[in-house]
Order: sequence, then C-alpha cells, then structure tokens
Amino acid sequence: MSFAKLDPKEAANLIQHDMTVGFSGFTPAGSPKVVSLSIAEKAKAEHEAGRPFKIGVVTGASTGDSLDGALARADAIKFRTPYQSNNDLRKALNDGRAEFFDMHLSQLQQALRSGSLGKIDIAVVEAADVSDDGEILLTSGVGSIPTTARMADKVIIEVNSAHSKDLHGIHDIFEPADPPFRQPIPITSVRDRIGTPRLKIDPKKIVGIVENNQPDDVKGFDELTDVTRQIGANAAAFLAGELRAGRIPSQFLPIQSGVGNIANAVMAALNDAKDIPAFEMYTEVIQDAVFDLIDSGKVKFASGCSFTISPPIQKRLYDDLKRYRQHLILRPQEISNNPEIVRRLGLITMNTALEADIFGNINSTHVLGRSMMNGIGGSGDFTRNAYLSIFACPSTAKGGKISAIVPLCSHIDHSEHSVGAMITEWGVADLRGKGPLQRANAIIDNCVHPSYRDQLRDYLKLTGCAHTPHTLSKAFRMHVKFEETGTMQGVDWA
Ligand code: 0RQ
Repeated sequence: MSFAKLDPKEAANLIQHDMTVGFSGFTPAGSPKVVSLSIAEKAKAEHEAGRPFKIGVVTGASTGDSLDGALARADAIKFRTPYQSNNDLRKALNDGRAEFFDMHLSQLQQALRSGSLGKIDIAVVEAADVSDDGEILLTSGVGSIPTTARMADKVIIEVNSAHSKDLHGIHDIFEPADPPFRQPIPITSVRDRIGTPRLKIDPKKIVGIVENNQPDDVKGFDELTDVTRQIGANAAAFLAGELRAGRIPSQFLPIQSGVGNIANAVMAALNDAKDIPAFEMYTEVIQDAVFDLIDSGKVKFASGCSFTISPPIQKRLYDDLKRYRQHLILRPQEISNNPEIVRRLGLITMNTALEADIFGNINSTHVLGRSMMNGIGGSGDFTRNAYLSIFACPSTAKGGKISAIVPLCSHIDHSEHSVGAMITEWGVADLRGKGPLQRANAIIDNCVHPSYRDQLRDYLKLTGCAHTPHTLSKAFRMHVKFEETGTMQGVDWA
C-alpha cells in the first residue's frame, strides 16, 4: 500500500473542533474502532486545556461503544444523526449535551447529497483491504459510507484484520442519481446485484491508513424468555394462517425483521415453523438468528446493510464464507431500506414497538413522550411500504408497571394507517380492514395484558360516539399515573 501509515493519535489530530465526520458501518458492524477512541482522548485533552472540541457525527445507524460511547463520555459530540443505541450517548441527547436528528435511514444519503446536513469534512472508513488506486473492500456493514466518503474532503482508512479479505463479492455498492435524474432502481428480486463489489474513492483524498484488529462490538442476544418465545410463536402462527388463507402467496414473500431481542425471537420461531416455507429476507440488519435459518435451509437468501452478529457467529461466517456468500449480500442503506424496492418486492415487515395505542399507532422512539430511546431507524422505511406490516412487543414493561398498550401513544412514529397487525405474548390483533373502534377491541382483547384490559375498556367508554373515541383530557392519564406513582395500574378515569 502506498498510503501513509498513521497511528490513531495522528489520525485524530486531523480532526478539528466543529468538523463533521462521516464514519462507516451500520450498527457496530463495520464501524471504525480506534480512530474514534483517539478523537475522544483528544476531546478530553482539549477540554482540559480550556478549548472547545465537539464534532458532528454521521454514521449509517448505531455504532459500537468505541465510537458513540467513547465520544459521548468525552462530551465530543455536537450533532449526531441518523440513529444510535448507546447508553452514554442516549444520556447526552436527553440531557441536551448533544443534538440528535432522528431520521429515516433510507433518506440519509440523499439528505447528505442535497447539502441539508452540511458538508462532510473527513470520512473514517473501516476496510478489510484497500488497493493503491483507492478500491476499498468494506467489512461487515455498509451504511452511508459510499456517500460520506465521496463527499468528504479527506478519508482515513482503518484497515481491520479481524475481518476476512474473502469478503470480496459480498457487497453491492450503488448510489442512485438524484432527482430529477433518478432512474428506477433495477432490483426486482432479493438477489439482484446492481453495483460494484468494492467502494471506489479518489486515492488523492486518502490521507492515511490506521491498522487495527478489533472485532465488531456486537453483544449476543438475551436467552429467549417465555414472553419472547410466545411472541415469536404468535408471529409464526399468524403468518402460517395468512399463507393458508391465501393472503400471502404460496411461495411466501421476503421478510424484513427489526433489531433486538424480540426480532431475534421471531426469527427463531420462523425457523421452527414447519408450515412456513423457505423464504428470502430483504432487511436492514442481518442478526445472529438468520445464520441458523440459512443453515437449516429456511432462509434461502438474505440481503441487508450489515451483519450485526456476535463474535461466535462472525467466526462461523468467516470460517465458511464460500458457502455463505451464495446466500448473502450487503448494500448501502438507501438501497437496503429503499421504499421503492420494499413496495416492489412486497415485504412482510416485523418491527418492535416501545409503546402502541389501542387504535394502532406506534411509538418506537420516545419513553413517556420525552426521552429518546434509539431513534426511528429503518422501521418507517419498511413499515410504510410493506405488503404486510407487523409490530410486536411484550404487553408490559418494567415488571408489569407499564402497559405497552395505552389509550394514546405519547409519541407517534408509525400511524394507524401503516400498521397491519400487532402481536404480543397474548396474541395477534389483525387491524386490516377495521375501523378505529374495531381495532381498539381487537387490540384490547388479543394483545393487552389481562391486568390492563378492563382499564382500557373503561377508557373507551368515556366518550360516547366518535369515529376515534378519545377523551383528550384523560388520554395520557396512564402515563401521568406512572410518573406520579411508579405504575400505570389502577387509573381512576372519573
Ligand atoms: O429497558 O432493558 O432497561 O428494561 O425499553 O425494550 O423490550 O428489550 O426491546 O431491545 O427489542 O428494543 C423499540 C427500542 C425495542 C427497538 C426498541 C423498555 C424496556 C427495556 C428495551 P430495560 P425491549 P428491544 C430496523 C428496525 C426503533 C428502530 C427500529 C428500536 C427497553 O426495537 O430501537 O425499529 N426500534 N429499527 O423495559 C418505557 C415502555 C417500554 C419501555 C419497553 N412502553 N415505556 N420503557 N421499555 N417498553 C433496524 C434499525 O433501524 C437499525
């Protein structure tokens, strides 16, 4: 390689206060691991010397602790977009120490190109390999880096030897033209390739290479519990019923599955469901469970934006890449989450709600309407354009003190118009073709925890006849009761 070798400190010294930095990756997968730690150290030193140091941080989605966590702890983030899931950064956003622009992940790259998010000064790209003419073999996540690296004035490459160089051929790098010159995106099946296997950037912009061998900081999943196992079983039974009824075609449709424990449990249940045929996935995050489904033959092919997998699964993938590459592709997020393609392929989408209301609106992001959890991520890209959109969540949180289903969501990310079915451990509410009162009854009867059913039925009776019978003065009384007493149980509607 003809590029200068930098140590992480030298790389961090290229980054000045108030710059915007574009980092590669999507979730901890493919995110840089060492330059970010040095930027955090630099920020601390600058603050100790009485000088300001905060940067804008643009990534694909969330990242690992060595990026979002370290920078947040060093108070080094001025502005963050589009998604995060780190405890320390979450605190910084909710304490007002950093700004967060929570956006649909498919829209990030176009927004960057339009200039509405400002300029990108430096891009930091994790690579498995880089050629002298600037062809980069990306690692386990693609995210928005094709755009941020192209737009950046300078590019720092982190060559990470924890990733296999045999990843060549897994990625499909494509950037569409912007309106008014955009053409249809030519993906008509999950497996289609439309771009290049490597990211090509102008080698003159590459200011140096930092070497490291840190694995992706992806935690494993919690063991299935009775609740998550039952949610998975309910989802599988619902989809099998839809198949039998002919509302899902007999060859099945591609699946999108969200992030976290619930999504992992649903995928595990689909693996066990004998009456669901082998299927494909067109999704954003390819999680651990998908590899079991590929091995069992249940998943024929998975297209995504990242392999967000724990170290044992990453080893399994890299030990057997020749076989797995026939089943996998990674794309930039404006393609993996593209509404045009989601609608064309007819996806069954399955995402997790933080809170839902009895009429079918979904809150994915804000605890008690105020505190940011993670962000909307890709859930809106998929939900709004799905063939069948499903939201699942446990019926209660915090040991039953919170009902996940309330009269009116304290924040709405996905409206009733985009939600086809809701699933909890108690059952499934099919919301399609139903008016608001019918939806409310279906959700209360099938999804609400029994200890909250009467309370929600009583809320419905407060206002007489209305298309959507809300009582505005009482719609948040369960939230207020929780804030005042620590439980949503026992609300007095009088
Ligand atoms: O907190 O662990 O402190 O108890 O919220 O809840 O049930 O473990 O759910 O990890 O699957 O995350 C919506 C946040 C769910 C995620 C969300 C508390 C609960 C717990 C987490 P504790 P669970 P998960 C494409 C799809 C948006 C992005 C998206 C998410 C914690 O799925 O970020 O969908 N989605 N992307 O106790 C207060 C409630 C609560 C509550 C749960 N009603 N009130 N707290 N909790 N319900 C992929 C990407 O975009 C990358």
